[in-house]
Amino acid sequence: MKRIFSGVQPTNNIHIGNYLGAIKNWVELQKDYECIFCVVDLHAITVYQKPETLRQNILDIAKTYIALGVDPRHTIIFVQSDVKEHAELAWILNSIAKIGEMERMTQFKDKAKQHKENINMGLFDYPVLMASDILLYDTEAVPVGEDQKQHLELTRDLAMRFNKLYGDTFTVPKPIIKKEGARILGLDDPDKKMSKSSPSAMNYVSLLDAPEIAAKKIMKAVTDSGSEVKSGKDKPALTNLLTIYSLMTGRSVKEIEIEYAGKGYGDFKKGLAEIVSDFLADFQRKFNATNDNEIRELLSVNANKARVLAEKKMDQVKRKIGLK
Ligand code: AQP
Repeated sequence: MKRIFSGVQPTNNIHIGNYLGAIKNWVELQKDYECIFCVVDLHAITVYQKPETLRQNILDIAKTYIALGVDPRHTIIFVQSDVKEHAELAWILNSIAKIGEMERMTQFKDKAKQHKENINMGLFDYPVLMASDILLYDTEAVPVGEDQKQHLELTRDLAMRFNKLYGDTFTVPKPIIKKEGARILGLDDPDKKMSKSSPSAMNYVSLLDAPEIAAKKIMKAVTDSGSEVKSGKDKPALTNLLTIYSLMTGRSVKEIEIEYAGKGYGDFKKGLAEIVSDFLADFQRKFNATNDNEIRELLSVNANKARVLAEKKMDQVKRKIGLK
């Protein structure tokens, strides 16, 4: 069975963009792939996190995976920092990653602008650590949102470069980026992607937002000029809201446009607000039914499983480069 790997940073609570762009696809793919889903906490600390908040966020992200339908009986769900080989391989890959290619990473440029007071080496090196996460497990495919495409390309380049220098070692992974939902935009700013660390909470709907708060955020979402509920290049805000509606209900955008023909933005937003709040209420029931201690236990067992795979790969890597 082919293997997939993906992860989410415990920087805050997961939002509907993370869900629709990434985790929803994981749930669908788990039937056909052997899955490894990680809570990438070493990535999260490239931006300062309060230790006690980070500790809880790590658990909450794992609980979120399960409440969204990731089946822990068939999937390895674990925490990145529990397997030290991620950082170890990152150091080795650093020796073949070029400064020039790293400087081209748009996420680094964006985050550097956002965190001017703390442009640290970890932020710069983030894509190499991500390459390590993926390459350690002979991953064949990586389901992610559009924003991670460039990092995936770097991962492929590093794998091929290493294989060329030292002989066949890494599987070269392919991205799985769905056309719909790959880039859910901010509710308050449809020029940018929805982001967990946006300075305004009106940017995103977190999966742990109270359903009535989420409904308010949808009602206040920025819209385009005009009044017709239609998608299109000239209507980025409406296209975004229609995409969310469509992915949440499984109905096509066309069908939804027909349903709201002749009605205004207000009616449409009300409909979407109801759909999103029902989804959140259902998700939160499942999330709250998961016990923190059971999750700790599961993460510890799964870290052992991941470690076995990672140690084997690191041993191979060290032999290839002459460290063993
Ligand atoms: N707006 C989005 N639309 C679709 N997919 C998205 N993803 C992120 N934002 C969107 C996908 O979600 C997965 C997990 O993302 P991450 O935690 O690694 O961090 P990120 O990509 O940097 O996402 P955020 O929400 O913007 O977090 P912060 O603000 O902490 O950086 C990935 O597969 C990503 O593609």
